[in-house]
Amino acid sequence: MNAAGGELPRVRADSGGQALTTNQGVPVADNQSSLKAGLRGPALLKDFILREKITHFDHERIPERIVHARGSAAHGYFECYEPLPDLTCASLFAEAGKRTPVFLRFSTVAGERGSKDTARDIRGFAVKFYTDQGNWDLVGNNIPVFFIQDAMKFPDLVHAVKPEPHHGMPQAASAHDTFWDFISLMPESMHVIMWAMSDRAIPRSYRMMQGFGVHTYRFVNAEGESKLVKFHWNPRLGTHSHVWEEAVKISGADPDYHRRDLWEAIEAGEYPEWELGVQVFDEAQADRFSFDVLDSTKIVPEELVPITPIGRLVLNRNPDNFFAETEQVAFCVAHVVPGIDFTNDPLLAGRIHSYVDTQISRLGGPNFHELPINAPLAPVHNNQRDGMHRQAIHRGRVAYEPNSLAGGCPFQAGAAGYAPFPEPIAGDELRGKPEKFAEHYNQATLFYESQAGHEQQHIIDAFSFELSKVTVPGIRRRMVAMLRNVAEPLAAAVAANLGMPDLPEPLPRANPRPVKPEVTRSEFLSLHSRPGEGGIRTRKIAILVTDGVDSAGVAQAAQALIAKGAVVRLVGQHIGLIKDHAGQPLDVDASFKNSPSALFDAALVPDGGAVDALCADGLALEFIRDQFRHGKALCALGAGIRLLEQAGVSPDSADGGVIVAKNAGKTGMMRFIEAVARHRHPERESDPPKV
Ligand code: HDE
Repeated sequence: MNAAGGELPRVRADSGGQALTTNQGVPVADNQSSLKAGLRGPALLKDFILREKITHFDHERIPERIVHARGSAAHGYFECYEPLPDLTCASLFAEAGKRTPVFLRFSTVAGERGSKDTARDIRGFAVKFYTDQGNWDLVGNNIPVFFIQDAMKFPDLVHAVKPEPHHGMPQAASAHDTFWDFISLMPESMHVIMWAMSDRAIPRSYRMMQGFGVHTYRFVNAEGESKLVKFHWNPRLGTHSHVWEEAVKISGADPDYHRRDLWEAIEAGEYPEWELGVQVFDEAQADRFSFDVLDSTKIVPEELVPITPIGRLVLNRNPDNFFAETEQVAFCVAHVVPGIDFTNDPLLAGRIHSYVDTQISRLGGPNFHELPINAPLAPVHNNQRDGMHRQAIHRGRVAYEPNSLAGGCPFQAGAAGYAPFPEPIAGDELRGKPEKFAEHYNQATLFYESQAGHEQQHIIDAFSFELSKVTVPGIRRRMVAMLRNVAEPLAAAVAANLGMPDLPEPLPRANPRPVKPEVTRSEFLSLHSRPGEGGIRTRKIAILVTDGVDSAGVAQAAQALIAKGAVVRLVGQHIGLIKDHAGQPLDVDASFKNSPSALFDAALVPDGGAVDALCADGLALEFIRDQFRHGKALCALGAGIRLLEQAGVSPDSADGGVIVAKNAGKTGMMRFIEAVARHRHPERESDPPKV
């Protein structure tokens, strides 16, 4: 789409109705056999058709991204709610209802291009806005803070988390020595580590996670006045996550889980949507905060500066070609438009350099902006010329400015051009950090204290798992010593899980003087603060079936769920046809073997004598047990309750997530739908419940 809602310019290569050709357009008669001297003779060097085909194939791969290699993306639009002339002159915020095309790529950070989607990791949330003033890339993450305060440390961080260089393990995992060795020596990472060990790092779907610009940016209005801003994306479907065991099982059952989830939702017309909001504040306010807004390891709590919604983003079209679009898209923090500017965040400074630089080796030269997915909709006129893979054919002899031979064109835009905010700068050249950067623990504690009971338990479990994979005891001890500065109960629980009876002394703090935080508990930091709209829309629900099933009850239940937007799948002992109670054929979508429980948000067991066969099937029992253990809603109709009992699931479960009804009538189904809409029933995880 262009700014007016049309299509992005794309080079199309549709081959419908066309004969096969070489890259030179020469028709190919035979695409099966190479040219040989005799049927059993040697292949001939002059076979340019074979050589062109193989040579091109040999060069099909490009280097993967050095981080965020694994990703999935979609097209859509951003729609502005109201004009924001007081805040910014950026044209995408100039009119109510104005739509700007976007391309949004989600990613994991550490894993390689072919790695699993459900690794414990931060997710990238990179948005390219094709505005009428040029491209703006807001390259963010699903977690609002980062590991390090200064770009200088980025290569160290990435070397520490990537597979260890001697044996190339582990893939897409932070649970190894080098990562925790580095972190245990970097107290500034403690805040983001709390997020990374929380359920935020195992989202249920890209469609159900927040996005953050992370750094403090600037809005600049037409008068040249500036305000500081933090960008927030909030998903319409709310924030929801997996539990760890589920994420692990999904890695095996469907490593493409998030890619498939995004693709299928868009194909089904269930367009994912986020609201863009900003926290706006000025320098005087920022100076009074107990933390520095130039420090990307800190949030600005919403209690201090609330979020103002300014627009919405809708993803409504899947890419036509993964390589041409998702792989070749080149996001760049330096891509800003008039009205948006940087601050002096020292992490941001390194990023402004890094993103263009990395594309030069990844995409093979300086002309990657000409690839269709990267090309702005705003026209490009300048005197940059040539370079590898140049697409544009410039006319004329003038490639310099000033000139008279081309009438002085292209000329400088002057006041209409991008003008940086004239921030006064004074200071000596030096390497070092501002004073407030030295406080490392307050917001880590804030995050931990703001979680629900089961969310805290998940953080304890995640630390315990990750550190249990660390082979060097000294690293484990340093981490526990650091955790003591975050929350003593957390440190004690992790130490106990690591079999560490004597707690190490808390790690000495970089800043020994206590800094009083403004906020010590924030409801916004728990995933539960944003349950979202939409009830059970796009939730995947399994109906367990086998020969003899009551198909009328199945149809009635399925209709009730589909009417609320759920995706229903019949799951049985095999795919294909079974016979219902009346001997009629019923088509089964999935089997317990090809689609285990972890792939579904909820399950329903229908009525009928067929339940006995399921009760004798180990995989069916495991399906029910996993649904229960992972906190998901379960519904048993009539005799279906026998399967729950056989699996050891108590229908009296106090959490309201196990529904028993006589049939698929309205009352029972409404209760089930409500239970699925709660997403998860974590009360089951502790006894007594402490949610
Ligand atoms: Fe990145 N980052 N990053 N990063 N980053 C890249 O750029 C870098 C940082 C983020 O879907 C690379 O094109 C430095 C913070 C996303 O294509 C590279 C520093 C945040 C993506 C790079 C950071 C991010 C990247 C690798 C510290 C959240 C994927 C390939 C100074 C606000 C974009 C590429 C996509 C990708 C450098 C820190 C988010 C090497 C030097 C903080 C979402 O240029």
